[in-house]
Amino acid sequence: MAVPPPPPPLSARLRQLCDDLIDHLVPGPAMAMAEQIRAKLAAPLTITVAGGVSSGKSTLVNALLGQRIAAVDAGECTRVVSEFRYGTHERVEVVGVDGGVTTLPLNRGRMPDHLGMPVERVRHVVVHLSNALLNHISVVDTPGLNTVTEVNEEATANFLGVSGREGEQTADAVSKADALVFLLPLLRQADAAVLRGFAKLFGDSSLSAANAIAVLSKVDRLAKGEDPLAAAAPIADRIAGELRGVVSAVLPVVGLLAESAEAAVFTEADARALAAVAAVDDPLDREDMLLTADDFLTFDLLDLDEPARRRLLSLLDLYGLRVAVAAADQGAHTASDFLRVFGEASGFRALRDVIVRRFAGQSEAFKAHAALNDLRRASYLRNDPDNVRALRALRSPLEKLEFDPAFVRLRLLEVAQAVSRGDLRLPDELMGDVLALADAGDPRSVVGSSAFAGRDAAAAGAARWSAWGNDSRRSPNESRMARMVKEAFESMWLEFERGAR
Ligand SMILES: Nc1nc2c(ncn2[C@@H]2O[C@H](COP(=O)(O)OP(=O)(O)OP(=O)(O)O)[C@@H](O)[C@H]2O)c(=O)[nH]1
Ligand SMILES: [Mg+2]
Repeated sequence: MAVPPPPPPLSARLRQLCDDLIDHLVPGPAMAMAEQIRAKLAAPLTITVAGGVSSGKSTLVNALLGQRIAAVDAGECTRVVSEFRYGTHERVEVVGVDGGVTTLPLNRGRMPDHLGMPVERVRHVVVHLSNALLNHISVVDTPGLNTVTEVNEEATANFLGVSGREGEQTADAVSKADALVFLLPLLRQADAAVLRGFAKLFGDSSLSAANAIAVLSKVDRLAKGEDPLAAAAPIADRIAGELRGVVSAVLPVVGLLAESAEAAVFTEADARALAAVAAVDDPLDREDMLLTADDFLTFDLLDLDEPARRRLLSLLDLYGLRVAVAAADQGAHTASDFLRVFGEASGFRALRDVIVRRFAGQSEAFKAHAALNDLRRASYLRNDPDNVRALRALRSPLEKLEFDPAFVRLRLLEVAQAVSRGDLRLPDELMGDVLALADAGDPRSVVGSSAFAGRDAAAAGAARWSAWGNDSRRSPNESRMARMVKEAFESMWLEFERGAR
């Protein structure tokens, strides 16, 4: 008997839907939107790094890419959205607000200092790099939010597709972030406004706890004298509690050390300079030397010229210098010895793991979910009268797709999204289910691996959601969401049943 071919992956089916739609459209905003949705499905997962001004976004992007390419500190490039994409022919494309594109070369492997047009006229910049990571994902660096200049804020919000300007559902509003890494400024106290603003950012995008994490950045500035990752852990936990349902994790990171460890900037000459710093071996002298940046630059007993001192400070800052000196005491000697230590002390591995393994690993589901969202929004587009019929005709095949069993994972993402926006309030236990299910690449891992335990846990999950969803106090929307999760548990139960036979 012939084995039926496996169903095409989710994104292929959505691409087909886009193609069919485009066939029935006349040129206009709807067609532009459909083409953009289709193009996005074919492109690698876009991971966007956003957050406050000078929160360390570009530094972290460089650590992720393993090269110091994103502009750090001042300069034109920090004021525009920069997308890093794979390309063998390395170049920078400056896309103007008028749609025109100018191509510039990289400046010795770095971003050019000038973009060739006033920053106000730049919509965004696309940097093509032959960088292996970009085979799987694109990384977007954004200008700081809550900024001095509202223009930046709007540029970033528009790019994320979260501007919230209702009614203007043109191609531009198609959300572009498939996953979000949001850098939070250092918060000793809960800053309710920042946190609320953060959740609001999600707006129309398809972001949820499944594909968004927060980073507590520059934590070395937080702790004086202790391990900043340990000092930041309780703060990160508290913020994670406050952002429960909005992001899946809050990770403390020393981005500067991560960049120095990853981005091929630290040399053997830097290692030798560190040996000179460690040669100051009296504990009190050391303490004086590393008290402030000025102390380090002017400390008499240190046999190192000023440019070398400035360079070490810019690579490591004071905490990094303390880590380096301690490592040298333990025998670290070569650049690679130090880099290993910086990598450890940066806390970056956990973050990279989420981005590269979890986000990129769920690329298919995230993209399909974003496309479903965008298509659903397109089906309600009102500013294109010539295409209204074709758009309305999209709703029925969309609905069919949504209830296809292959889309269980996407429906869970939908529930996670409703939770993150505050549209769905759940009792604790059910909230735990949603977060665990949204977090797991394979939902079955949530109910356990042994068939027996798994089957029982899946049955209990289905019963829990059924009871909640059928309560007469539920709104129609709550019941609909409850049904989605119940069905997810039921399909897991069924798989365990089949496996047990
Ligand atoms: N001490 C310390 N400094 C950092 C860290 N991360 C970044 N910096 C420094 O903070 C400054 C700003 O870093 P950027 O990476 O440019 O921050 P950004 O968020 O991209 O800034 P804008 O794009 O201008 O909003 C730079 O001088 C970095 O070297 C960190 O983890 N620790
Ligand atoms: Mg920046």
